[in-house]
Amino acid sequence: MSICFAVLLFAVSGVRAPAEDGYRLWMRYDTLADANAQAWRSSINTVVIPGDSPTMRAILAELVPALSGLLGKSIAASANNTLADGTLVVGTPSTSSAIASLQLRDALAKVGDEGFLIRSEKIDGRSVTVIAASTELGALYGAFHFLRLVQTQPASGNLNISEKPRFLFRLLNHWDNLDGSIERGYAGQSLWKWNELPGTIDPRLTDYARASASLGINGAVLNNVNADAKSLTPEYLRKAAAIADVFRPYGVRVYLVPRFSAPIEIDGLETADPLDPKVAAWWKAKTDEIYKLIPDFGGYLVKANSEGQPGPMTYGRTHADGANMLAAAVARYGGIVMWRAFIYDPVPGSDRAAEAYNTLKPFDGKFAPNVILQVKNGPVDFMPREPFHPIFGSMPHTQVMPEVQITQEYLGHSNSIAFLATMWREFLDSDTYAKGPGSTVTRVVDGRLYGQTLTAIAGVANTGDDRNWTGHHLAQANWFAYGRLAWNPDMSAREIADEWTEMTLTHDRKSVDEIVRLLLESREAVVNYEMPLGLAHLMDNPHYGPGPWGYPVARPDWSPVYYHRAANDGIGFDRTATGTNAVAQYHEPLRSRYADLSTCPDDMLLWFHHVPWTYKMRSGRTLWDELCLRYQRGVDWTGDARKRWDALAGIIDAERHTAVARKLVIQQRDAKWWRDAGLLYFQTFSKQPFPADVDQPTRTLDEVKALDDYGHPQKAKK
Ligand code: BDP
Repeated sequence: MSICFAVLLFAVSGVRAPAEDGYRLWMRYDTLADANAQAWRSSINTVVIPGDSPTMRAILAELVPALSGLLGKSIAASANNTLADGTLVVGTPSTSSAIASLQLRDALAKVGDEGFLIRSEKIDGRSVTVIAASTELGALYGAFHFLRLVQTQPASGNLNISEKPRFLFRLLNHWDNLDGSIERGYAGQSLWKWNELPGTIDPRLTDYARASASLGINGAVLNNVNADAKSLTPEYLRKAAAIADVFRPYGVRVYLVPRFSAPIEIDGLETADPLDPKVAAWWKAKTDEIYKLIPDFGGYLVKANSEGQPGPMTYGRTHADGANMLAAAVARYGGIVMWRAFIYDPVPGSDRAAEAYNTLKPFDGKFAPNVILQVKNGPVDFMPREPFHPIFGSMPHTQVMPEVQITQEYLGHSNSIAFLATMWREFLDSDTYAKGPGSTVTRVVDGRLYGQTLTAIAGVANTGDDRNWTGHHLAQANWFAYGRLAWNPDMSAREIADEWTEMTLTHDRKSVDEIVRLLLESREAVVNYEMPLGLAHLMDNPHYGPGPWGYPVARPDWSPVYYHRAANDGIGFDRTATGTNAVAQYHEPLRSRYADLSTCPDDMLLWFHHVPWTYKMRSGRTLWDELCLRYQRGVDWTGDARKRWDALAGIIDAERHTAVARKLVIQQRDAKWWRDAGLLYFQTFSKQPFPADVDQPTRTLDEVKALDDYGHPQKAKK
């Protein structure tokens, strides 16, 4: 079609095709075209959404255009309770007489405050679809779920769905600074636009809240864990309140990170000692001030005595002292404190992977009832692969919640495809053996194992003000996956990838299958070309490219050489009894499985063991050959992925297809960079040749070392 003709067509029809810039995320609502769509089309004619609250209005504002778009016909909306065949009724027993007439009390009680029912019903002889909940927020979640069904499932005149979230608190953590920058953000500047608030409210905030609510995310921590005390000043609290006002109809509550020394920095107190009554009183007053402005404020997230942040230990007190003092301030309002377990000290000879457990385990049972310990999925940081953090399953009298990282700090930033649902699945399914087999991380954190009442999960957001929100179009899938798992931690990675692809990219079945395959393979590919076989922390300073040779850092435990321990006799970190014995933090039989070289899974090998280069792996290859092969496998995947993506041209709109294709070129280049860096450097110790099926690097180690932070040649560095 010529461009002129296309322009004419839009002019005549009066419809402008939306730009395919990724802004619409998985909430596209373009008309569905297949036979299944026809069936949905004939089952919905009108929507009845009684009630006039901000949340009910948000439901109406979502459903009417969404269904009109998806079904390709005009969907009428009405607030009165008149029903006809093909009516979709949305609400609660108190907003809708039709819903009240269905006597759903017991079923609604089962799905709780945030759950919902979606049912095909006959009311007064009319065939209707009902989205019912006890609360308006539940109805909103039901509405989004219904839209997902229309886009991904066969039409059914026999719907009988009941859903409720597994975790009470499903949060995004935004590492956003007040100057607009985002720590470890790779998709532009902060969405919050602090400097414009509260006077100017970016309409994009509403779209952020919609996207989050569409997944059931119900909280956002607005500021960086490395907090600026200024975020608690009256000026910034008013800005946070303006954000909270936009989020409220969508059920997204705001939380803040308080800097522990804020009483000193804001109001000149002499100390921030949590046991000093003046300090506790300051926090109570500050908390009162916050709740006055934000009545549904969620609470605090705290990074204390970690990486230079102040905390209770600065004043000779414990983590429990600090957490409980803040907990008392918010408890009066039903708020919570999420106290981060990301704690480690530069003690000579210590093992960073063991430190949080050692520091915090003695305080098991000592935290207030509204404190939740927020624990990263792995014991070091958000590496491409780590074993699960040993705190999960080891503090039975403490409420714990996982923190996962959606932003790809260590997995290629926004240049690489790394679908993280597979990583989170692996983590959630890990068996801690805390109470025997089947004591998975999921069961620890969803309250089933120890009956913890405040259940929660946090994801470090990958959003920014880039037009497509996440920098890489396919990285949107990680925001989506996080939200879906926060709602239902049993979902398979495949199911999630399938939903996201259908809603976001294409409904063409063959292409969906191909994209899902690419997504599902992608994280393992990154592990292979970055840090295979249990290696970790091999990156250079901006946490993007490889730097296994190490670089000048303030602390040994920030340097790759501390982690890989490559030497002439082998490679890997001995965490068994002959080394740091961090493996003892795991329950049996896992402890022995990891500790014994012959039973330790290949994927965790160099995490727990220092292994000779010539060690015979299960594959029959030597460790060196296996390492080379893994790197090569990762690189090969990027080449293969490019071809497979290219073959999708014409199926996916040109704008997004081209953008992703370009990113894949970078990803392939980076994969080769990682391989060359890793293998050429480790070869200086292994002194072994590259096996025949591994490409010989075409550059020297010195040439690789001379590349700049993003893999480009530069004159002199390092
Ligand atoms: C590391 C990041 C750093 C964060 C820290 C944290 O490199 O920017 O501040 O984690 O989680 O992964 O506190």
